[in-house]
Amino acid sequence: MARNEEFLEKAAALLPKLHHMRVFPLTPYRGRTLKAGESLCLDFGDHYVGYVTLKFSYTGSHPDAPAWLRLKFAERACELSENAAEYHGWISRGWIQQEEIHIDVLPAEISLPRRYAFRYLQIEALDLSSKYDLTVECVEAETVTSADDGGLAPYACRDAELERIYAVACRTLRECMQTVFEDGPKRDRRLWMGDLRLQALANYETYKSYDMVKACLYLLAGDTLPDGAVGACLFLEPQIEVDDTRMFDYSLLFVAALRDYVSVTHDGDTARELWPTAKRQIELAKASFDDRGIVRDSDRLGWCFVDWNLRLNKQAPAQGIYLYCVQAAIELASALGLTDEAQTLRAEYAEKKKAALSRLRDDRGFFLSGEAKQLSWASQIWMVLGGAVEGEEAAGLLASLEAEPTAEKMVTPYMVHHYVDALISCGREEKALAVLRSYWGGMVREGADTFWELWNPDDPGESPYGGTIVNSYCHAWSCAPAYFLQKYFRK
Ligand code: RAM
Repeated sequence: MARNEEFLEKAAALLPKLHHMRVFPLTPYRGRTLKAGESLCLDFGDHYVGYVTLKFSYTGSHPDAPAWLRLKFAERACELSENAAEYHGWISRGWIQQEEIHIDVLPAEISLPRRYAFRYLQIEALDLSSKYDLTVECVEAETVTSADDGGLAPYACRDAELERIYAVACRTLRECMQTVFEDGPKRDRRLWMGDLRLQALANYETYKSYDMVKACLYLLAGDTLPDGAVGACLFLEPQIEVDDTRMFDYSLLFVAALRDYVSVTHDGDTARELWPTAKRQIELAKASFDDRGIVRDSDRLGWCFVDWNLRLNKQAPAQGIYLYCVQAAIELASALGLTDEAQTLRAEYAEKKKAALSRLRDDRGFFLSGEAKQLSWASQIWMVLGGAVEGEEAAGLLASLEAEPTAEKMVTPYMVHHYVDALISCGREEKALAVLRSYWGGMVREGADTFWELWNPDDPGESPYGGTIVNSYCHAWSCAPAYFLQKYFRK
């Protein structure tokens, strides 16, 4: 791995402190007794991230056998009825927020060592003995976030639905704001490049923790893959270490995230210092093109995320993402007065755009992806964001997708964020607002306190992991409404 200690020190000095708060369940429960086989569900009333302490005593005879308990933490109530033993997916079951504990001596105070993301806690007495009942005396959580609630930008708009969507989006972001911007506090609890970019955008409009974004950019630039590629994600503990996962799109999106940060903060020093890292991502991505100027097909490209639709071919979306990030690099180079570099990048952009227009489009104007010429929403959206088509032509392209039921759909709020962005970029603000209402509003209508990692209204039980029990229901890449409502739809 390529480490830049100076960058890492700079990041460490900027990382935020955590705010702690004690919270208690809203459910009346103090003194409730449980017999073997009984359970109690506690509702904390909102989503929290934190550490939990439980106090138990007993009634009846002196306990002559341990209390054997199962504790289940859930972000949504529906998780409580899922059975961990039935999950055989490809992501570790270690993420499931469930413990079994034995208490040998009562009364007892148990502080659980893990940090949980939850609104609900279910306590189930798997077994006691018939000579005593377990008494739940007190349950409390010490919650953590680095977001400063007092600094949150209000959103007043005389539209209760939009206000609620905004509040849920801000809560999502708040819960994911820990020492770094985590993707989700339930899973994977770390700094992912693609997630960071969208969190940063929402943060600029809400909590405005600019230094935290800066710290994250320095972290990602401070520990890259050996060839200088920004890793897909990074671990903080036990020490800072880039993950060995490489993604075509996430490396490139570093450029866009730096551009966004600089255009909001005008922090020229950071732009200058991180420019070589940004430029390197473009250079590395160039190796993924064939001699026609088209990104290699999905089977040779390596991992390019785009969305959790597992059928998606990534070639055309990757081309659009590349165009988008080269545009961001041009903006950065121009802002830094690097005229020659900006010029070279403009030529590169023009060449790859021309290739996209001549090689990937069909006669209806759709961009098709891969050998099987797949039609997808993701391909059109990223080509619009990449500027391959603009204005009315772009708006027409996005609108005509609606009449194509076989086009591969979007399944994550991450991808739908980019759809909303594309609509706004071609002047379709009303449609963008309608998408915010129907998609994010859809989660609110399903009872969301925080927005989810994945939401496919056509298939609410969808999971890319082989089971919803490991899905995250507070996932920061879904906090788009905090950004779009505040930036474009203030009434
Ligand atoms: C999920 C992570 C993260 C995302 C990656 C690609 O597993 O939680 O949000 O960036 O996938």
